[in-house]
This record gives sequence, C-alpha cells and structure tokens, in this order.
Amino acid sequence: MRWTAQLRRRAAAVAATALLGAGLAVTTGPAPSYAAEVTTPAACSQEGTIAKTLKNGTSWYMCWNVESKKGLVLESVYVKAPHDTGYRKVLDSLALAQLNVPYDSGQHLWNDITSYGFGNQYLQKLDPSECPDGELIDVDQAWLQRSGTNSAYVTRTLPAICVQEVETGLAYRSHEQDWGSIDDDLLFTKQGTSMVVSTVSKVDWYEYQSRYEFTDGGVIAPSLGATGDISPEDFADPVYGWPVGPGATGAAATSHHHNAFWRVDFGIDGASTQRARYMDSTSTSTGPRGPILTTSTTPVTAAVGLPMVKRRIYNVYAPTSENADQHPRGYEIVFGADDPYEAQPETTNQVTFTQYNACQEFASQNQNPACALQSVVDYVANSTTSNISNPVAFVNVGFHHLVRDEDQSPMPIHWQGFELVPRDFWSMNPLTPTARECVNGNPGGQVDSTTACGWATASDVVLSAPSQVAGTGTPATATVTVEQLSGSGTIPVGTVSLTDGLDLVATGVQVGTDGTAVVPIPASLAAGEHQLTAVFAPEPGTKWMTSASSTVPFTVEAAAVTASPSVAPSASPSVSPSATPSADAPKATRTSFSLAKKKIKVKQRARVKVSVSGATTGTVVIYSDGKRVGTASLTGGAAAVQLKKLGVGSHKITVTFVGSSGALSSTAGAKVLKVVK
Ligand SMILES: [Cu+2]
Repeated sequence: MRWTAQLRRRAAAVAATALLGAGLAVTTGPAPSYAAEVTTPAACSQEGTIAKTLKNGTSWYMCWNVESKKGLVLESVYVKAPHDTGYRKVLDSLALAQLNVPYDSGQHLWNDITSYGFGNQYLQKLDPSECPDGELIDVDQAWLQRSGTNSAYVTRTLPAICVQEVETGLAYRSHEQDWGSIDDDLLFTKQGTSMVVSTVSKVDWYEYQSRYEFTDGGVIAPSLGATGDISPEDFADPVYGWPVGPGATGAAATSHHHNAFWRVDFGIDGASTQRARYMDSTSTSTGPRGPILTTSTTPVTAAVGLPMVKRRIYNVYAPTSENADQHPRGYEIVFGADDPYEAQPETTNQVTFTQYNACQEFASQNQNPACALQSVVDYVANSTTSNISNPVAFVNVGFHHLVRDEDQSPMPIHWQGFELVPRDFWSMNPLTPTARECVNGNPGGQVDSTTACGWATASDVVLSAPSQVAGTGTPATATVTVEQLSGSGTIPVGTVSLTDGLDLVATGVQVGTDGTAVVPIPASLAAGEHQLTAVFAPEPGTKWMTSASSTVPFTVEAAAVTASPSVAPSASPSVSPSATPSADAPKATRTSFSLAKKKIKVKQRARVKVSVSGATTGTVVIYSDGKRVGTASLTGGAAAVQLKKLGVGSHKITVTFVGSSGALSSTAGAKVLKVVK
C-alpha cells in the first residue's frame, strides 16, 4: 500500500516535470522574499543520517548522534512537504537537557541525565520486536567505565535507535456537502503517518524511552516515556505517597516528580536572524454572547524564564523567511498535559529562552566546564543580551507521579512531552490536496472546490493484457478514462501520460471526446515487472485539474532466444522437449459483487462491493449498461467502489476483474440498479 502511494506520487511528479519540459505554462504563487530551500541537506558530520519520506509525501532529514549524558541528539533537522521543491531547516539541534526527579519525602533528588546519562552503559540494546516494521540503527560506543578504583575502556556496538513509520489516524477530512444534506459529494480525507525515532535507556530501576515523532503535517513531538520499576528505596509514610502493597496502611511508594527538560536550538529556514515571542490570549471584557479574548504578542529580547500561563503560545520565527502568504516562517511550542514543579527555582518555569551559547547544554548541573554546574536560572541571570537573534528554548515538562497499584512491575509506560508545531512555516496545510490549493484566506462559505479551484478529475487505467513479450509487434494498450468529478465541464480536456515509477513510458495522448485515451505501451519497454500509472495533465488555461490513476502491474517477458545454429543436434536426449519451464499457469478467478442499495436517488452515487476469489490484487471495472462507471484496485481480493452518478432508470450493472499475470479475468453477471428522481 505504502509503495503504491509513493509510486503514484512519483508518477505525478514525473508528469509535472514532463509538462515543464514541454514549455507549458505553470502558474506559481508569488516568489518568497527569502529562500533557504536546499535540494539535499548537507551531509552529516556526526555519526549518521536519518531520512524518510512518509506515505503522504512529507520528507524528514536529520543527523543523529548519541552522547554519553544526553543520549540521542538530533541535529540539522530539515523538512520537505509534498509540494515543496526542496528542504528547509527547522532545528539546529534537539536533545534532552535534564531529567530531575525529586521525591516528595525530601529524601532523594536525582538528576538522571547529568548524574547518570542516557548514553554509555545506560543505553539499551533493542530487540527487533521493539521496532516492528522499523529499522534498527547500530550505535558505536566508547567510554571509560569506572568500577571502584578500576577503570576500563569499553567499546561496543549495539542496535539502539529505532526508526519507524507509524499510523496516526485521521490527518484531515473535508466533505463538500451542502448544509443539512446527506448526499455524498467530493470528499477529501487522508490517513496520516509519522516517523518515530526512539532509544531506551535504563537508569537504575526506571527505563526511559526517549522518543521523537515527526509527523507528515510538519509537527515535531519530543516525549519521554517512563517504564521499568518503581524505586525500592523510596517507600515511606503514606502521607508522601500511595500504598501499593496489600492493605491500606502498608508501605507506600513515595510520590515524585519527573521534570524533563529538552533543549531546542531553533534553526528556522537556516536564517541568520530568528526571533522569539509569545502570544497570550486573555479575557478583557464580555461581548453580547460570551467573553471577549484578545491576543497580544510579547517579543522576547533578553533571556527570560517564563512560567506556565494558560492560552500562551511560544513562537520562534525567521523575519526574513516568508511563506507564500508573506508571513514569516516559524514554529511554536505547544504543551499538552503539564504539571510543572515549582518547589525549586530551575523547575519553576515552563520555557526558558536564551541567546544561543554553546556552553549552555543542560538545564541544571550543566556539564560543560565553560559554564559548569549552571542552570537555566543562571543562564537568565548571567545573560547580557537584549536582542536575542538565535533563540534556544529550554522546555520543561513536569509530571507528578502519584504511584498506583497498576504501576507495579513492569510499570506501564507513562508519557510526558510537548510539540513543536509549524506556525506559518507553510502558507497552507503541508498536505493540501491539489484541488484545495486555491483555498487561501476566507473561503467565503462552505468550501466548493468546483468553483474555487477548478474541476476535479479522476483517472482510471485498464490494460488490454497483463503482459507482453519484449519487442513484440503488437504491444498491449492502456485505456485511460478521465472522469469529471466536479465542475460544469463535461469531458476533461488534456493529455494522458503513462509512468512506471519515476520513468515516463508514454506521454501526450489526447483525451478523446468520449473521455478516454488509448495509450500504446511501447514494444521497447524492458523485460521485467512494471507498475504503470496513468496521469491526466489538463490543457493549460482550462479549469480541469490533474489526476493520477491507481497503479496496475504489467509484466514484460524476455523475448525468446532464437535457436542459434551452433547448437549441436546432439543436445542431450535426456531433456524432454515437453518439459516446459514450470511457469505457473494463471489461475481461474471468480468475480462476485453486491450493491449497497438496489434503489438510489439520481443525486446519489451507488456503492458496490466486489470480491474476487483466486486473486488478491488487480483491477476491477464496473459497467452500467456496458459503459464504464467505476474502477478499483483489489486489496486482499476485495474492493468497495463508488460509481459515477447515473441517469434515472434501470441499469444493468456488471463487474469485470481485468486479470493479471497470475490470474485470469472473470466477469460477474448483471444486477439491476434503479435510479429514481
Ligand atoms: Cu515515576
């Protein structure tokens, strides 16, 4: 599924490139006043690179390193949205800066990062089962291990970083439906994914997952998950905690805070000047139906510690880097659940902004000798800057752990973290579908992409055969149907291209007045498996919009080798001429389908469920009275299809499975669909 989506995107990109090459007009937005976009980010000077293009087309690129105290450090974090031509930098670096754990009894106060660390012996080897569908990255380590008066130089390599793409559910949904109507119309919906980069470190009884999520919507979400076991050294009077053993008065596990700090060194678009500010929305008076909130912006010019305030947004932006709407690109710091610990000065503030200073690496007990043992409080007190231009945020997320019975061995993981959310980094949702790209500013009512952006199309492709022999005299053809989805046109005007992954197979075939184009598959197509996609490119100047078909497999068999005269007639007689190579004969299939409703209204679109036994993938085509009204790709031998709108009357619906190299085609007999006014 994932690869299919990528191929489709690539296909569309190739078609777009082909159009540019042909010198056709392409409209673009106003040029940004500043562009630090790069085709490929600079190679990593640190240990390695993490780069991934997510299912919806958003790409992330960054360098990683594991340091003895901080553990995983991510540097030079770049993002590229599907419609972007290049990458832009978001962060210079991102890492944990402290994990401060004071116990409520006052008996213990740990600083897990600076006193122990997430690297060295604390970094855990990950089992492949901990990184499902992901990639484990080996980390080379070297450190001096002290044990009493002895010390030994330890080197080891262990799989310790997991990089995964995970499902995140609904990314967006917008249904072009009239108010109060239950009729289906254009639906824009997408399921999202994220790249997750994580490590596990074990510090005494607790085990921590350090997790960084990078969503296809451009969000970066650092978080820390605590699991392992509760501290056996911290059982005391129930007034400081909660009983977790039998009975009400037994030993109680002492409550404690987990005060996690991250150091975020912003690098918005690589700009030399960045600014920090925060926006507060406060209630000042009451309007006729509810309170009035006004939003004020406060620039951060000097280093400052800022306490948690409701409805406050912290924002770092690059004044010279503007998006297509002439708004400065930036990111904001967004908090979910946060319970800051205010009993010590360095954990009181939620965000501490400072001017970048290389020696300020940790939020407290700083380990860099140039500003040894300092904390965020000292950074603010010692700062002389009154014009911050390279902001670093120390972000503090607190979690007060009042231990539960359920927190016993192994303790379920509990999370704390925050999000770095793009604020005007793009002028639109980075996943905006083409048909919504023109919706910018006040939509002026219910969004109607039919009139706002152009006329949506859908492309389908059916191959005349699932395969051909290389160099054949009678190549197979691809019949491409371009269907109008919205707008007041009738037959889409433009040309059709056929792509195979990144390769253009055929191009420039005009769509006929019947809405179809027959594209010959070149006889020269190389032997092997191909994944063909049809892409409709509208005639410039029309309101039609581009669309790509789903991908269909196509096999090109190698041409038979002509008998060479040098083959001696004495060829071993033991080879039976009837011994044909065991090419699997295509399997017979059986197609069946059901109509969701036997009777629908003329404004509605019928739905059909198709199942094909004997095939799991391939294309099915739905006909009404012999005319194509829908196609779909099978998933696991089944497909659900929404048909084109049909005229009033009775229609004979049939379904054909097109067949593939491994499965023969089959057709299901007619069912009657009634369409009424
Ligand atoms: Cu805890």
